[in-house]
Amino acid sequence: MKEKIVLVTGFAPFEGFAVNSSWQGVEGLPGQIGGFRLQKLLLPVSFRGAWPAVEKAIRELRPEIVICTGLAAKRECLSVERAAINVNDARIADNDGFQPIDRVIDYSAPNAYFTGLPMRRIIDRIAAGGISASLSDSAGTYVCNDVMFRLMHLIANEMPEIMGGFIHVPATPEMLMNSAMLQAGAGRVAGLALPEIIRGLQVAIETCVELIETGQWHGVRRLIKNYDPHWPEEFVAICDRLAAGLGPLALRIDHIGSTSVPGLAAKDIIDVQITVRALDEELLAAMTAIGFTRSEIAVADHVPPGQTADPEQWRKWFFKPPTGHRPTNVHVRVAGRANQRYPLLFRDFLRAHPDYACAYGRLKERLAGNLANARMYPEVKDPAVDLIYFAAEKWATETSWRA
Ligand code: PCA
Repeated sequence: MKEKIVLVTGFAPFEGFAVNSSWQGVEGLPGQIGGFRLQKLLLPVSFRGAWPAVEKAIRELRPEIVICTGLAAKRECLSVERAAINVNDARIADNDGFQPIDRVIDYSAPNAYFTGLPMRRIIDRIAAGGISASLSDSAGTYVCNDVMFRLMHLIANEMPEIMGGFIHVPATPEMLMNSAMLQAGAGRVAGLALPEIIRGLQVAIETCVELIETGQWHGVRRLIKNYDPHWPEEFVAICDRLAAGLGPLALRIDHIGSTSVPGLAAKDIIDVQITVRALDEELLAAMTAIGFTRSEIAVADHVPPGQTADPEQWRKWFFKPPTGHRPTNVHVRVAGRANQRYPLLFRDFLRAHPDYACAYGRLKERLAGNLANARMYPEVKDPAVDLIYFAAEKWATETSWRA
């Protein structure tokens, strides 16, 4: 089995400091946390040199977790960075004498990326240990932001299984004592003692390791997985439970959506359609009794162009399973309505046309890997599904298909 690795980086001194507390903090960490080995890497304060060093280490080591750290000398607490932005704008030249101003990092990339670290958990855990920690909404526009941006870009496009992000640490009191810049004027800061910086970083890594070791981490946006042959069995288990709970209220229970089409890459969420006579109180009570909760938000389906706009034809109830249950979407739709027929036809068409299924799977993978905002996923996917649906309708007429 491959050794599990946390890659943790810190920076060299810059801006007149003799040391950099980010690297001192990293150096002070143990060599092992949980089942993970820590690989420590010192980065130059260089726009041209820092990221290539991180990328090389990632490609060689294939770490599960990447945490980059840097110094934010004006801050008083450890701060987990929420986002990195697509710009280099250096207040001072880097250690190579390079000072980019208002320069876009990557024209093909989104304006910003969010962290892949469990930021709230990390902050709460560090704070619970009595060390000051906070969330930061800006990693700046200097070398640290550059490294974080490129890290999140690599993760988003190529390595969604990596948990990664950036943490800024304050200066130590010793560093500040020797810094004329930070002792002058009203902006005085006290800094944070090195043992606390080390302890805080250790807790941050422990938090990440724990999430992975307890199976609570599924990748930043590994939305789309290869077809899993166990999906049909998992559907059968869910179906049995629903059938037992609903009795004759369920006219039929179908496995729908991408996990129902053999060979198709899909989100690891089982979609189930329950066909009923009516969306009524009796049904709601029966679903509630078996632990499913209704969503107030998902109450209507996407209407394909040219189809009836009558809202009744697209109304549904949407249920989530009890907590701890495998991810499942339960759609309850009324027999004979347009939205009840749609997923059944869509499924049967894809099952009968592996070429369409393959192309559709690829589209979803690329979409999931390249969207800056995961919430846009259905917005882009729905029209693509319509294109397939129109072909499916034609096929249904030709073959006299029936659900
Ligand atoms: N802090 C700088 C770069 C190196 C470091 O330790 C930053 O915040 O960008």
